[in-house]
Amino acid sequence: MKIIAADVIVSSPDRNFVTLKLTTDEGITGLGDATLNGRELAAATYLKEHVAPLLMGRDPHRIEDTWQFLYRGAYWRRGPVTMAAIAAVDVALWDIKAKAAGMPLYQLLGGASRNGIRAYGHASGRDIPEIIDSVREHLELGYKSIRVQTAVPGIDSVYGVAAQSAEGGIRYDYEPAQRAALPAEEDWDTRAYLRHIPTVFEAVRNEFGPELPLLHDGHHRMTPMQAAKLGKALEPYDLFWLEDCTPAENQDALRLVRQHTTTPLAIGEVFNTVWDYQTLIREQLIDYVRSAVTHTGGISPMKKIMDYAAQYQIKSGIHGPTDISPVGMAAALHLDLAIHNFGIQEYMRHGDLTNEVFEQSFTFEDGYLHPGNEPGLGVELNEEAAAKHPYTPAYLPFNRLKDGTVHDW
Ligand code: CS2
Ligand code: MG
Repeated sequence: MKIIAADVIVSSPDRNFVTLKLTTDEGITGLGDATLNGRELAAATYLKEHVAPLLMGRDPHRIEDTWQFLYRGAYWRRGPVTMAAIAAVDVALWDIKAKAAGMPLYQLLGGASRNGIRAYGHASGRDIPEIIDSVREHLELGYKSIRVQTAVPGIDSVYGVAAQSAEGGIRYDYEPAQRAALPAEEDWDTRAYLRHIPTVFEAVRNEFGPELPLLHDGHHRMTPMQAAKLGKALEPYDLFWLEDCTPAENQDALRLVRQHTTTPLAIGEVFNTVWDYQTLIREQLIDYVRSAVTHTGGISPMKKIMDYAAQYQIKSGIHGPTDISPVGMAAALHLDLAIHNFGIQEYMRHGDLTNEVFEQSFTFEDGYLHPGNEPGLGVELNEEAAAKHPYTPAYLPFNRLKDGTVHDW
C-alpha cells in the first residue's frame, strides 16, 4: 500500500479544526487531528508545506518509521506546532492500519482492558447555587465525575465559567477561541481566587456527599507556594485531582507542591513529549498525565508516555476539551480503552455543527465513553459539510493583573 494524497482541511464548525486526510492507492483513507487552538494555520501550514510532500509514496503501515523520520528528520524537535502536525500523521496512519485490518483501532493497541471509559464533565457557575445546578445537570447527563470551576468575587472574567461566556447558558463551548482580530483581555487576582475556591468545594461536597469525584483546574496561575496552600486547603473535600496548579514549564515546582499536600496532581495539557514528564514521572510528582494525543505527537508516543507512567502508578487523564476535534477525541478513546493505567477521560461534548462535520461512532452512555467497533478510528469527515464552515481567525483570551501586568491565562 502507498500514500497517494495528503489533504489538510481547515474548517470552523463552531470552532476551528485542522484535519489531515491521507489517501492510499488501495482507496483506504485515514484521518488525523492537528488542531492547535488559536494557532491553527501554523499547524496546517507545517503539515501542508513541510510534511505532506514527504509522505507521498510511503507505505502507511510503517507507522513507527514514519514517526521517527518526521521527528528526527526535521532536526528541529518538539514544540506544539511540530508535534500537532506529527500527531495528525501518526493518528491517520493508525486509522489506515486498523481499517486495513478490519478492526477497531483499540484491538491493535492490545485490545480492551475495560468495558467503558469513565469521563468527567465541566460544571461551573457565577455563584454557588448556579454551580450546584450545573453539577446536577451534569449528573443527569450521566457524568459520574465532575470538574468544578467558579467565578471569583472581585474578578470580572474567570477561565472555565459557562455563564460568563458570550452565549451564556450552562451547556457551552466554554472558551471558544475569541473570533476577533485581537485576543480578549481578562483580569486575575490569585489571592481572591485562593480565598474563594475552598468555600465553593465545601458547598459542593455538602450538597452532593463524599462519593462524587470532583476535579478542579488551576490553569497554570499559581506559584508553587500558592498551589501548595490551595492543595492543602482542598484536602477536606477529597478532590480527584487539582490540575495545572503551576505553570507547566518548571517541573521542579511540582516537587514543592507535592511536599505540602496529598491532593492528587494532574498536569500536561501543554506538554508535547515524554521529555516534559521526565522528572515528574520518575520522581512521582504527579498522579495523572494530562497530555492530548493531538498535541503529543499521536497515539504512538502517547502510549509510550503511559507505559513509562505505569511503572510509577501514574494514570492517564487525557485532555479532551472541544478544541480537540472528534478525530483527536476518538484517538484518545481507543488508547483509554486499551491501556491498563487508564485514569479518567475529559469529555466536554462537541456542539451539533461539529458533529455534523465529523461523523462519529463513539458513544457516551451512563457516564462511560466507548470508541465503537467500526474498523479504524470510527470517525469520518463530511467534506461537503466542512466546506460550508471556512476558517475564522480566533484567539484564546489572555490575563492581566490589576496593575496591568500580563499573567498566565
Ligand atoms: C483546559 C483546556 O480542558 C482543559 O482542562 O485547560 O480547555 C484549555 O484551556 C484549552 O484546551 C486551550 O485551548
Ligand atoms: Mg486544563
